[in-house]
Amino acid sequence: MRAKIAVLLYCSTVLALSVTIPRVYAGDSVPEWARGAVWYQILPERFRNSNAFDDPTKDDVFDSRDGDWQIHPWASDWYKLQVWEREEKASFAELLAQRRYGGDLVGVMEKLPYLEALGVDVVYLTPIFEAPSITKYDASTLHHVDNNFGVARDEDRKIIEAGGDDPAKWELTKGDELFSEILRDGHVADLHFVIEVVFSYCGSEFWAFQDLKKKQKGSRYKDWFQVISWDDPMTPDTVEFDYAAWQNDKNLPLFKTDDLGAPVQPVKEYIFNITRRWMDVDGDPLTADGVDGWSVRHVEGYSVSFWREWNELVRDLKADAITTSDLQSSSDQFINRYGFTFSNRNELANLITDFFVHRKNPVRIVDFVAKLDDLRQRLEGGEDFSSLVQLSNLDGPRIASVIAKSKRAKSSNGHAHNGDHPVKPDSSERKIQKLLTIFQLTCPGSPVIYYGDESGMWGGDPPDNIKPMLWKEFLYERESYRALYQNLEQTSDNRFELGLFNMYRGLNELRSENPALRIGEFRVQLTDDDKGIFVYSRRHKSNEVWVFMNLSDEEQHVEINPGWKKNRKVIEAFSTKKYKLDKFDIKLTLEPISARVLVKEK
Ligand SMILES: [Ca+2]
Ligand SMILES: [Ca+2]
Ligand SMILES: [Ca+2]
Ligand SMILES: [Ca+2]
Repeated sequence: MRAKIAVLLYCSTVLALSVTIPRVYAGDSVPEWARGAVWYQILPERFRNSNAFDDPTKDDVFDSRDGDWQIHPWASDWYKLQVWEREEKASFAELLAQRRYGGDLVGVMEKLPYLEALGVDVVYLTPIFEAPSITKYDASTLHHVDNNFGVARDEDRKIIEAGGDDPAKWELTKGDELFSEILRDGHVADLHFVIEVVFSYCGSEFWAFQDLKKKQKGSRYKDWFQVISWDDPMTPDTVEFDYAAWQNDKNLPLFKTDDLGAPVQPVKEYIFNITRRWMDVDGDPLTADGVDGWSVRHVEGYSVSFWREWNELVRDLKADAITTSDLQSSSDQFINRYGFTFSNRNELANLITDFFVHRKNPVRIVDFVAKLDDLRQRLEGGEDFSSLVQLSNLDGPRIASVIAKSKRAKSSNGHAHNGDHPVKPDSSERKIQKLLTIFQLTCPGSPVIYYGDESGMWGGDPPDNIKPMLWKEFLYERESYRALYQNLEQTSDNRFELGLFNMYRGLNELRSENPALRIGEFRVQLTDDDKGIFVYSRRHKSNEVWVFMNLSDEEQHVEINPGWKKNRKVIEAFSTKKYKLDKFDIKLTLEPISARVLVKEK
């Protein structure tokens, strides 16, 4: 009798909701190559140093500086101060901002095979143009690659310093040529490239701004910026020169806009010229040497009509190019008007993270499913769903540390247990990370992998989230945390997590083999909050992939009828086993906090 009731209850938890996660707007629909593609975001300074001869020098990093300063050893303890750092009277945060590890585009080129092995489709680079900072949102130019990313640091620096707004006079530096070579090589290997840029402000070292600063009203570029007051030559000891800057940070001067909110004509021409340059670097009509897309930050700095026009230019140059923006909106109708292919939707990533990470007071599975559906209702616009799904980025802690922090926030005795310390995740936290990643790589949209998440990197708030990449072939020092927490005795080893990497690689391979995972319909098949079971499928034509998740701390058994007419064979991903359906039912056991992925044989 008891068993029967259990069965009935079990049946009542079966839901078959049709849920399709955000179809992000696609003005002219997302091009074929980008549908459900896997992205990989690289911060070049921290990815790979393959050329020591281009490494930043004191001149590249500081206006002036006394004393010793060197490139930081790649595999050293992040929290350990080097000799020259100990001599500085500066906070740990200031020291981190001064550090350089020497990563470069030669390193990106050398590691293209790694990205191919991981199953990446889109190489997504944070800004690569000459700029003093680590992240390079403070551009000194938008028409030359940073001299520290190439192969001829000092020679390139001279060309870069020349500046100038006439594209006919722009030479290609060795770094520019190297970038173009990476694009050609990558395209042969079927990779695509998206670069991140900011067009509405630059750095105070920007060539036109430097000219203006020096020549004031006599500068040819006096109308490019929003000058508030000019310098008075009668007061040589005082600088009256002032200008509008992004978030009032005087290191980031804003370009001037016209009455309609578009950049003034010469700035607009410059933006259009650099767009042409990087979509076809050598100027011949073939575009294999150019980028396939742009990711624009601070889009709200300019008007809707400007962005429409810019997006049209991008599509004229390459019909299947893509663009993304940092616009945050709850409506696709709004995003549509700008002409971007995608919008980066933190809303979706936050929803997923909240659900998987906060298991202490868990969001119920049915509620999670309802929220996904609600998001879809609000965002539905185009014929494709192609949201970017990114769990870690430059702006916040890495996902591994978000999980660790959440789990440790309060230990059972109520004391904080290293909750605020971005310490290495333990094995139970890694299990949650794996589950979350399985969802990220099997849900609709395009997953964006933040460099190093796949190799096991952890780190708290910026700049803790931009440590140098963790490679399999290097031996890393133990991490000590002592620069921040002198009383913390704990240290952790820092090693490439092969198991995690293999899981990413396996799932990416599964995506490439199964169109269902890239473009298929998402359907929730079962939710059981009592047992912590969540089952969903993706389907495209006859291709089906089913994901079975156990979110509970106990082993669970699942039986489900997939609704197939014939007795089909099922293959388990990451396993050589085959399942024969038992009277059309799938029956399987799930370990605590784990998932199994089944593929229906076509
Ligand atoms: Ca280097
Ligand atoms: Ca530089
Ligand atoms: Ca003055
Ligand atoms: Ca070309």
